[in-house]
Amino acid sequence: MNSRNKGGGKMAGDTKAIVAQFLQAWQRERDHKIKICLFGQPGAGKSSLINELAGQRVARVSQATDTTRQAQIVECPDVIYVDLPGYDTSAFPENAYFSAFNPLQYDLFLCVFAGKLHRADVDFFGKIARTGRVCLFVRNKCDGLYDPSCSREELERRILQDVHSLVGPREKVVFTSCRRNKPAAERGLPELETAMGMLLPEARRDRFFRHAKAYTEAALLVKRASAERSLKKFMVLAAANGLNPVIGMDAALDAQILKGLYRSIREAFGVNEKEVQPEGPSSQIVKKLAEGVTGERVTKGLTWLLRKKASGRAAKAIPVVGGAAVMGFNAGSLYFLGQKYIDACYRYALERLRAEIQMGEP
Ligand SMILES: Nc1nc2c(ncn2[C@@H]2O[C@H](COP(=O)(O)OP(=O)(O)OP(=O)(O)O)[C@@H](O)[C@H]2O)c(=O)[nH]1
Ligand SMILES: [Mg+2]
Repeated sequence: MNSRNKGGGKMAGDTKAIVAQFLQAWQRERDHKIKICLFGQPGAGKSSLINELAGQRVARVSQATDTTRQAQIVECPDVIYVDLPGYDTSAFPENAYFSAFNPLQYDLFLCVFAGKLHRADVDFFGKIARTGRVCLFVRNKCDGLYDPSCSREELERRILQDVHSLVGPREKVVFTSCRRNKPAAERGLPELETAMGMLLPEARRDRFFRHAKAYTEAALLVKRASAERSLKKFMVLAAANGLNPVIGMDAALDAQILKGLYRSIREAFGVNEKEVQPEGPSSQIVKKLAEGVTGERVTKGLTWLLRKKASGRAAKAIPVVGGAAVMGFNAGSLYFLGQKYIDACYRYALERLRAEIQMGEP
């Protein structure tokens, strides 16, 4: 083989293979989602809670006469919710579906109840607890929790006592409402998300907070920190797959990588491509890259842009590999662009959250 003649082509081919390998590794990472299972009586609000957690209508909510009969699987970018059909006591536990149920595939269970905890809930919890899985008890429909003769705190204390007498004193209970007559922050949703995150194995916690809709500014900051850690993971994965230090060989491949990175950042903040578009001359180029424009011009433009940045105040932000003169679309610039996009998405999400809090919710 004449390596002199084929050198250039072979190198480009290698880069392609490295990029493909990296994208596969990133996809595998993304495929490994958190699995959360919700169970409870028909109409307790399992599907409604999934919608609150995801921050959008992803699960079908039942009308009074129509309850879910099949398990609903709701797949989000970081989390898969399995919304079990509400069971009634008569059919349970004889129901073959529930006796064949294997809890081991789930990271977390939510037992959703609206009145009292039923015998069937306790039985199903027993089945889960025996396998060592963790379950959070969610007392939903708290908007209806009212008794003129006693305070809300006292009512909650009684519910807690009742649950503990049935399933043991160590189980955690949170109080929620899905009725959108008040801001989510006053309906127990931030508390629910925090409790869920804390019950997940540490390695999965970050991912959960990245997914869960932020209802408070504090939650948005947690999201931002998590998106930054995720960007670092992306970089580590890139390095492990041989993408470091310099890509810059094929703008189409660069664009694929950048596009994947941008999408995952947007997903973390629950924004879409139209809402947070990169702006300004730098981002015009980034945008072209992200859109998959091919050709030398784009990579050259980016090189110019980064070189210009490197001589300005932003220089510190770019860990230049090999000096500005040879700087192409390298891992450092990828990191820099990722940070910039996290910033933009965070600022947008913060403004939107403030507006939501002010206006009440849709
Ligand atoms: N007032 C009030 N209504 C709620 C609340 N949560 C859910 N609902 C309503 O209760 C009904 C049932 O809600 P779903 O979320 O479908 O309940 P589910 O547990 O998924 O029901 P199945 O799938 O049939 O088992 C719907 O009409 C919801 O709008 C709540 O916190 N307060
Ligand atoms: Mg349902």
